[in-house]
Amino acid sequence: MRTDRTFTMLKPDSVEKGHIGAILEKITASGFRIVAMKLTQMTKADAEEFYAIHSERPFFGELVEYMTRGPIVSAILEKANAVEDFRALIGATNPADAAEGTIRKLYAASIGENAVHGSDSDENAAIEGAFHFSGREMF
Ligand code: IDP
Ligand code: MG
Repeated sequence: MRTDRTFTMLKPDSVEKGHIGAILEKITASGFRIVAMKLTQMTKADAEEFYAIHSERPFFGELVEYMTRGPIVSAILEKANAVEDFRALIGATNPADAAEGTIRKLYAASIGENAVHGSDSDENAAIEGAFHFSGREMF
């Protein structure tokens, strides 16, 4: 399993607010190389599968509704220590707790609508990347 890649989504709120360019600039300026990327929209079934680990949580319905309401930018990013460094770059799940300068501090509205996704482990990065991209779409 490679340890130098992570998976991200710029969530529907980021796309709606016109923040794609600013967020991608911050990501690439922080040393991440984009090795896969597309604008796509998840179906309800896609979102339920992607977030299956949260299916028993009280916010699951709201999360699926949010993540399917419009297009997202999904991407695979490469950098040494990618998973950990990207989690640091995006900041805490709740933007109120996110450090200054992090993507969620800058662009997220709430714990639910929090602008970006970042994988939480190398194993999940590989699973999530493969969920969104075929081999021909990864470079
Ligand atoms: P993460 O995205 O920082 O890894 P997780 O706990 O894995 O956070 O939750 C996945 C996503 O579910 C969050 O990014 C957010 O969009 C949503 N979420 C998490 N906790 C809550 C909550 O308490 N209320 C509403 N939505 C939540
Ligand atoms: Mg998570």
